[in-house]
Amino acid sequence: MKKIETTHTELTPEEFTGLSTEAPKEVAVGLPAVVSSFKHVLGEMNIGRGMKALLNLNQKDGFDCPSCAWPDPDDERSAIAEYCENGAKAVAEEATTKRLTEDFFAQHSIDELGTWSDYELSQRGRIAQPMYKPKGASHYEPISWEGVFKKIATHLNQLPSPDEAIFYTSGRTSNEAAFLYQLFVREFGTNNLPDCSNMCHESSGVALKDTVGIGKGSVKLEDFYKSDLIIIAGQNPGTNHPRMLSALEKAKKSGAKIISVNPLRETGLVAFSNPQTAAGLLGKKTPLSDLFLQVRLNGDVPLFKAILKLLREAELEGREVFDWAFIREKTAGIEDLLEDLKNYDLGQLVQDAGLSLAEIKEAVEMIIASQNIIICWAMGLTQHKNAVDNIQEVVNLLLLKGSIGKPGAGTCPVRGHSNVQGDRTMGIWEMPPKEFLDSLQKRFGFEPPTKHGYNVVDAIKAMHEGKAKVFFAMGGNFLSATPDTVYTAQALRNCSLTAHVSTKLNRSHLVTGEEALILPCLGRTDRDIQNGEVQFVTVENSMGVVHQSKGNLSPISERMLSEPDIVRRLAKATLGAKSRVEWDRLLSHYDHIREAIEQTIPGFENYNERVRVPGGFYLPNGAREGDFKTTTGKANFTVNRYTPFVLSSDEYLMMTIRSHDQYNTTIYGLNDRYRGIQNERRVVMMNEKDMEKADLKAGDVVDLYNYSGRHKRVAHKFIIVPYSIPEKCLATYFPETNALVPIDSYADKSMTPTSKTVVVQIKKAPKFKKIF
Ligand SMILES: Nc1nc2c(c(=O)[nH]1)N[C@H]1C(S)=C(S)[C@@H](COP(=O)(O)OP(=O)(O)OC[C@H]3O[C@@H](n4cnc5c(=O)[nH]c(N)nc54)[C@H](O)[C@@H]3O)O[C@H]1N2
Ligand SMILES: Nc1nc2c(c(=O)[nH]1)N[C@H]1C(S)=C(S)[C@@H](COP(=O)(O)OP(=O)(O)OC[C@H]3O[C@@H](n4cnc5c(=O)[nH]c(N)nc54)[C@H](O)[C@@H]3O)O[C@H]1N2
Ligand SMILES: [Mo]
Repeated sequence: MKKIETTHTELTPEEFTGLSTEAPKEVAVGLPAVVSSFKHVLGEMNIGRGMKALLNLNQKDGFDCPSCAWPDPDDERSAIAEYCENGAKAVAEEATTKRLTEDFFAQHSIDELGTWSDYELSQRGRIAQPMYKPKGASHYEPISWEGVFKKIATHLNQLPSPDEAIFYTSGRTSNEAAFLYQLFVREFGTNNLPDCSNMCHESSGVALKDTVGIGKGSVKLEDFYKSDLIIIAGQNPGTNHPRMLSALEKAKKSGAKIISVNPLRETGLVAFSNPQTAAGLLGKKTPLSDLFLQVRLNGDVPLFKAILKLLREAELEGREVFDWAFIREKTAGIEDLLEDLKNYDLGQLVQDAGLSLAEIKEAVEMIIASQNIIICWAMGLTQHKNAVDNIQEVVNLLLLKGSIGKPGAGTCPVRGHSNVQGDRTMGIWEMPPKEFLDSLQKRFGFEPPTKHGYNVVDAIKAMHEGKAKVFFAMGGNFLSATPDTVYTAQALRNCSLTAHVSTKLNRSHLVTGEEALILPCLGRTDRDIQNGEVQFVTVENSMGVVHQSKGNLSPISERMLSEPDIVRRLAKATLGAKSRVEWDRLLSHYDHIREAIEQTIPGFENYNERVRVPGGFYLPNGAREGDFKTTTGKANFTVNRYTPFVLSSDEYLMMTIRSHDQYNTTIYGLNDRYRGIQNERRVVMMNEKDMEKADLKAGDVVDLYNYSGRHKRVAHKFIIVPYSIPEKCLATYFPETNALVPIDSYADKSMTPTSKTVVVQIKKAPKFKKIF
C-alpha cells in the first residue's frame, strides 16, 4: 500500500478562542433560551424568512425539526412556538440565506479550508451548486449535475466488486430518500450501508431486540404523564432533547418522581423554566430530579447490579417488590439472574459505581414504591465496551417490576438524529433481515445481496486496507464523527472517489479520495417540487410515530436537488437499462415511493392515507403491547458480565460529549451555557482532587494521549477546567478529541465506538503557559 501523507487538515485547528468560566447554571431554558433562539435565526436570514420557518417548525402541516428525534405532542401543540432553542439553531443553520458559490471555492484551496475551525466552516452558508475536485487538484471546481452522476457511475462500475463501495447514511434522510437509497445500493449489489446509528443507538437496538423483541423503545409520550418514576441515565436532555423537559415537567405535575444517573450534574436534569408559560419566562422553575446519582463513568452496570441485589434482598425480606404475575406469564430467565446477583459483593458494587450505599438505597426505595417506571437513556449508556450490558441491566430492572408493556412504563432510548429510527426501518442497515430482502426481491424482481455489509468501524478498516475504494455519503460528516480521526483520514484518502450529499461544508469535504464530489441537496426546511407539485416527505420519531414533513422556504439556489432525486439519477446513471426499478415513476410523485414502501415493509398499510392524517400514525410495537417477539417468545432476563476498568495512577477515563452550542460535528457557537464554559471548546473538565494529585491548575494547557493497541494517539492543546465530575473521570467535547478514540475500541456485539470511555493520559504542554 502506498504511503499516505497526513496533512492534518483532518484535525480541528489547535487555536484558543478565549475561555471564560462561571458556575454551572441551576435552571435550564427560560428567557435566555428564547433570546438565543432568535439571535441565531436572525443572524442567518431576514425576519420574514425566519418567522416563516419558525412558525412552521413541528406543526402538523409544517416540517419536522431537523435537530433531535424527540416526538411532538400527539394532541395540543403551541401555534407559535412548538420548538426549542436548539431546534431554532438547527433551522437557522439550514435555512440560512448565506451561500457558498463557485467563487468561494475558487478563492479558498482545500488546504486552506482545512485550517478553518468547524465553526468557521459551517458559518459560511449553504453549498449552492455541485463541486468537483479532480485528481491532484488543490481546489474544488464547478461541475454539472450530469457530470456528477457520470463520474460516480464510472467509478462504481469500474470496481471489481460492488462490495468495494461504501454507502454511508446520516440520520436526517427522509423515509422516502432512505428507501430509494438502500434500494439502489442493493440493486447495485452490496449491503455496505453503514450509518450514524452504528455510532449511536446500535447498542440499544441489539440489547432490546434480544431481550424484548424489538430494537426500538416501547413508550409513547403520554406514558410520561402516567408514570410514577422516570429514570434518566446517560442523557443530557437540556441540551440534546430540550423539548423533553416540557414532558418531564408535565410528568412531575402528574406525580412522577425523577432519578438522574449521570457523572455530571447537567442543568437540564436539575430544573426547568418553561418558556411557553409567562411564569417560566419570568424565571419560575420546576425542580426536576428528586435524586441525582452522580455515578462514575461506566459505573452503570455496578449501580444497576447493586439496585437489583437490594431489590432481591427486600423481596426476600417479604416486601412486595417484584411483579410475580408479570414475571411468570411474560418473562424467561429470572432464576439465573437472581442466582448470579449472589456473586457480587455489595460494597464493591457501590464503590465501583462511585456512589454511597445511602444514595443507592434511596433509589431502591423509590423503585419499590413505584408501579410504573420508565427508563430513558442515550449516549451515556450506549458508547461503552459493555454498552449492551448497560441496557440489558436497564431491561432487567423494568422486567422485575413488570414495568413494560403497560401504560406509564417501559423503555425509552432517546434517539439522536431526527430520522435515524426511520432510516433503519427503511432498510438502511448493513445486516438486513432475510424477510426484508425477500420482499424487495418480490416487489422489484432483482436478487438483493445477502452477505452482510460493513458497519462504520468495518468500513473504515476496509478503506484503510484498500479493500474499498469508493465512499459515498448521504449526509453527515463521516471523518469527524467517526473514531481515530488520523486513521480514518488515511482510510478516506485511500479511496479513488469520495462523494458527499450535503447541505453544509464540513471537514469530510476536505479530506478526500483522489477525486471528490459535493452534491448539494435540499434540506427539511426547503420546498421540494417534483413534476410541478410540492412534495412532502415522512419521518419516524423516537417513539415510532411516522408523520409528514413539508418544507416551506424557497431554496437558496436552483442548483440543489432533493435527496430522492439524487438517488434516482445516481441509480439511472450507474445501473442504466439493467435496473428493474421504475425510478422515474417513483420520483414523479413521492406517493409512489410510499406505495413501494407499503408493499415491502410491514406496518405501513395505507401509508399515503394514514400519513395525511395530521400527526401521523404509530408503527406496530410488540413490546408496547406486552407481546415479546424474541426467540423464547418471552421477555428475557439476562446475566451480564462486569469487569471494572483498571487504571494506572496517570490514566483517566474520558467521555467525549456535546456542548450546548453544537449539533454533532456542526458547531453553532462556542458557548456551553449551562455548564458555565464560555467561548472555548478546547477544554478538559477535571475533578479538583485529581488536578491536585497531578499538579495541574485551572487554565493549564495540556496534551491528551491514548496508547491503546501500541499506537500513540494525541490531541494537543486543551485547557484544564475544574469541574464537578467523579475522580479519575474527564470530559471533553466531540469531535475535537475523536482522534483519541481507538478504532479497535468498540462495544461488544454492537460495535459502537467507545466514545464515552477513552483511556487517556494527560501531559502538560511544554510550550504553553497557564492562560488564566
Ligand atoms: N442540540 C443538540 N441536540 C442533539 C445533538 C447535538 O449534538 N446537539 N445530537 C443528537 C444525537 S445524534 C444524539 S445521539 C443525541 C445525544 O444526546 P446525549 O446522549 O444526551 O448526548 P451526549 O452529549 O453524548 O451526552 C451524554 C450524557 O451522558 C452522560 N454520560 C457519559 N458517560 C456516562 C456514563 O458512563 N454513565 C452515565 N450514566 N452517564 C454518562 C454525560 O455526562 C452526558 O450528560 O442528541 C441529539 N440531539
Ligand atoms: N467522540 C464522539 N464521536 C461521536 C459521538 C460522540 O458522542 N462522541 N456521537 C456519535 C453519534 S451519536 C452520531 S449520531 C454521529 C453523527 O454523525 P453524522 O450524522 O455523520 O454527523 P453530523 O455532524 O450530524 O453531520 C453533519 C453534516 O450533515 C449534513 N447535513 C445536514 N442536514 C442534511 C440533510 O438534510 N441532508 C444531507 N444530505 N446532509 C445534511 C451537513 O453537511 C453537515 O455538515 O457522531 C458520532 N460520533
Ligand atoms: Mo446520534
